[in-house]
Amino acid sequence: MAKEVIPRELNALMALDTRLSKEQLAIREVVRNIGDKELRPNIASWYEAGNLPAREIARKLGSLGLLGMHLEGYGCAGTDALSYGLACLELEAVDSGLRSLVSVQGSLAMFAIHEYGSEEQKEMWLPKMASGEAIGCFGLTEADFGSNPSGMRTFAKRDGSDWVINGSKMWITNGTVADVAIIWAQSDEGIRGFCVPTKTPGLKATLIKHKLSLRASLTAELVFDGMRIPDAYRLPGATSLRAPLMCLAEARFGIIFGAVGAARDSFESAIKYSKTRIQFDKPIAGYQLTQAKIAEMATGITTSLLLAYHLADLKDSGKIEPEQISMGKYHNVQTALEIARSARSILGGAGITSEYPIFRHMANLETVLTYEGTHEIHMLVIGQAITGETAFR
Ligand code: TGC
Ligand code: FAD
Repeated sequence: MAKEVIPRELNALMALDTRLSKEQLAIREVVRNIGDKELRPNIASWYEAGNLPAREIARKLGSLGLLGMHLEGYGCAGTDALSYGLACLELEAVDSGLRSLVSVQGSLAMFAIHEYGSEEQKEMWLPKMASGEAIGCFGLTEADFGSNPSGMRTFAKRDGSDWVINGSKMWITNGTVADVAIIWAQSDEGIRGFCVPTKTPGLKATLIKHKLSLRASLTAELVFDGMRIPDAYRLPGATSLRAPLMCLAEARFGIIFGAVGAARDSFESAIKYSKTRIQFDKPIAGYQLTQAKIAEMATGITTSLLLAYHLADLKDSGKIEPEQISMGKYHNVQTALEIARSARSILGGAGITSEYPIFRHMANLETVLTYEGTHEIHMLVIGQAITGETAFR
């Protein structure tokens, strides 16, 4: 009698869970639980409505210690990298938009303050952000400067002890719901970062509508029109483009795990369907072509997870390099997208409806392939590391 492997415990097939400590397994369980009980039942309707009760969800995730969980002090849980990755995986198994909420909050906005902020900024924002009482966003991309943030036009001009900022940012996750915005701007002194309460006069956030991907995520355009802020809002430790790129490295790490979650959920859904869907008098799971897809998907999920675990080890040892993170995102997001497409094909026509999560994951993964450095940019980072030649310009 063939052994039945439960898809969610696909880890069991290659004994991957033996790598996890009791604490890591417990954290995974907590996130799975909230995913299954409170998030998954609502996600299809949030997605269809193009909305997300971000504040409510942030408070819930904050109460479980999941916001900025890999940071130390200031109310943050201070977990290891693998625990953070597992949380991202379980959240993205529900929807990429939920992992995005957590990535932007913890790895972009909170990390920027934690790494580059003054003591006052850290004390003012981090505990509130860890609890989910305050939400953050991260404004790097501009309409004309996506892959190439070094060309940003948003400009911060010193005026006595203040700064006056003019310009705009595009595609900013959490932008309309944020209490604090991390804004990157050009200045006469080079690129600088600012930690700005969103109620500051001169800052306007507008929701971007009509997205066909990542619909359960609030994406905004931010406009700064003569926004005057004190020097106390400047992140004193951020003195070049390196600062925002370091934040991106943190968030990309979470995506490497998150993508596996979207793939696993698609896979799980396809397996269930294939066992009950009868064509030509037997379940489609019994046909070799379906099993070829299943074997390919299972192998893709397993190799992606192994890569993610290895990167978590490197991160915890403090030895991770940007090109290693690029390879992780490049591989795991592409693999997840292929898995979602293949899983969708197993459901036939039913796979295009919102009754099943697969098409939603597939549509989301198209955004994940593009944000946090496009697939092509990560190829170029890998190529640069191997050849020593820079091909971006
Ligand atoms: P370049 O001259 O290569 O680098 C400038 C300085 O930064 C350092 N650096 C990095 N540091 C840490 N991590 C990385 N990944 C780094 N990449 C570069 C570099 O060593 C240098 O330091 P220093 O001390 O010598 O000054 O910069 P470049 O202008 O040539 O650009 C390189 C490139 C193309 C790789 C970079 O611009 C890039 O990554 N572009 C993609 C932009 C991007 O990913 N944007 C994402 C916006 S945020 C977002 O999408 C959020 S989505 C929501 C969610 O996360 O869920
Ligand atoms: P472009 O940079 O114009 O790229 C278009 C195409 O050209 C891509 O295929 C790209 O790979 C290719 N290309 C560009 N340069 C090269 C090159 N040198 N060689 C070869 N090919 C190249 N940004 C933030 O700052 N904060 C956020 O919170 C945030 N959230 C987002 C949420 C969503 C839903 C989306 C869609 C985006 C978000 N972004 C955010 C922006 C995201 O990071 C950018 O979309 C991404 O960096 C790509 O920029 P772009 O869209 O301008 O594409």
